[in-house]
Amino acid sequence: MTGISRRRFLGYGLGAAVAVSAAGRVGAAAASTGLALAKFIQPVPLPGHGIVVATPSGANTYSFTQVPLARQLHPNLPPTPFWAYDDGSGLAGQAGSFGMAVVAETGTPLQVSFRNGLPATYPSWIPVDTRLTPLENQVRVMTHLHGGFVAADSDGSPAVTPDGFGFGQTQSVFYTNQSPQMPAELLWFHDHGLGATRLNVFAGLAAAYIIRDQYDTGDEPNPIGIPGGAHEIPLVIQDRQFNADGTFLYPTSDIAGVTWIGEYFGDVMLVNGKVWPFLNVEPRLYRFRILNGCNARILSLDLGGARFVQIGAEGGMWDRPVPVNKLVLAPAERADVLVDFSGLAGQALLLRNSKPAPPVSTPAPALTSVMQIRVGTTVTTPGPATIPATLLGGRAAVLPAPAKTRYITLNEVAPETAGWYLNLNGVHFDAAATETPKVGTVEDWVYVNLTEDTHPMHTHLVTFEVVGRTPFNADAYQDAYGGPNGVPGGIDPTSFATGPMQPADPSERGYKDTVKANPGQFTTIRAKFSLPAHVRTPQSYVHHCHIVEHEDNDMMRPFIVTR
Ligand SMILES: [Cu+2]
Repeated sequence: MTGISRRRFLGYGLGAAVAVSAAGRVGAAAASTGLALAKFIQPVPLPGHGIVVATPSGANTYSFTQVPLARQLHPNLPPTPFWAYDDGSGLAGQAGSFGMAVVAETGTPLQVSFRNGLPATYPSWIPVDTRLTPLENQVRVMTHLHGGFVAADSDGSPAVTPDGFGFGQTQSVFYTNQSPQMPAELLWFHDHGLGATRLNVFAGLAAAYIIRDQYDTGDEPNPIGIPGGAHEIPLVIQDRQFNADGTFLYPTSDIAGVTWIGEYFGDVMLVNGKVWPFLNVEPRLYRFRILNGCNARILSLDLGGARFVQIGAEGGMWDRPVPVNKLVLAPAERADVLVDFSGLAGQALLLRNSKPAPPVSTPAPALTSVMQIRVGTTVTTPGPATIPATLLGGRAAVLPAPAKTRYITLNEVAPETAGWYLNLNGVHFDAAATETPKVGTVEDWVYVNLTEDTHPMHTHLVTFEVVGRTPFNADAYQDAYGGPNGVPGGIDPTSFATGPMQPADPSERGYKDTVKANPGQFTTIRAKFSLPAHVRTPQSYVHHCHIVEHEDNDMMRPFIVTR
């Protein structure tokens, strides 16, 4: 057997201390000040109040510059330096480390540019691993619209532009916002620099991209009958560590010759870029647009006394609402939820995070508190009295049977050594593309997880239907087919199944762009590989694990849409 998994290497049941060491957080606990920060003493930034709603630079045109910025993220911390997308406003209206939102309309394309106005080389608080980057410690950025249906040269794809964009250079992109692939939904754009995505996102390069349509107008009232205006609230959740001087802390490895760590886990939670904030609500119905913006942490969220009713996920709104007790969101997953506070006047609720239940598996140390929600006693505008039984303009994910099925293995090689890396199909990112779907065809992709952890797999270009997850004997499959870099791609694991396929979770009702591939299972997704209007084959994209540490080293592969 090859590709000994991290947990097998370390032994089972050794608890949180091992998990921390596995993530390479050496010395981090001693250096971090986060645990001493008082909770719930500052308000969460909201659009127009600490989150900048981007101003266009022309008709359907936005011109951003990536810039260094600093803000106080907690009253007891000095200002924290970070990186941000400046829409030309100078970002005076940005309160925290997450502070930008673009509002787009489905059917109306946008021309967007990103000029690199960052330092030429990485500052000391961002520990680059020059084994993984194309140009050593040069800052190379590239913006990816996560969930965008765009041409390859507008995708921010390391398969197209592996060197990214250096100081003074501009990335120009065309975001189609084409229907039905880009309906009303919450996307986000974030950095995708090759070998440095984890660092550039950690440094702050992430922003919201909200698409509206004739039904999901964002106003109240709206044709769907859901909350809008000030009662629709984006919540971007990110964990971080801090140094006493206010800088973000990103630990380095204790392995000789290695800087990269297996996962970054914070001990402080930021919501919309502020440490452990609070939110005042009225005792009525609200809509929350939640994004897990963490590097590696899988969230399992609950609200104590209040229940979530989920109405959508990554690929837009569903045809009907689904009650959900816990929102289990891996990095890059989104949830569109309604919460009724009408029976909770005067109460203070805790948005709480807990360890995700099996089969989801993660080495993350506990981080329980997310934010406080304070329910007032008066309602100024009542809003919708009930949650609609059907959601106008929404859809469930339904695709015809696939023309082809591909098997993609997830491997972890030589953990806790200088040669530690992760891969797909037993090969590095720069090997020739093996996934080459024909344009316009439907394919099933089966992610065969041979590691001990959950990996959130993200496909560029397409959103997909989660078909189901099948339990299987990973050890036997690995014993039969494993090589020095894990099991190669393309090998059907069906004969190693130990039970029937389990259907997608009710919270996976609609189209998604990120799916939890759990250990002990193979996960089947189904997508139609269309291209935007007037875009010709071939077009190169990537698919990868959205634990950004894994993506950087080297759990990412190109795919090519062919004719
Ligand atoms: Cu991963």
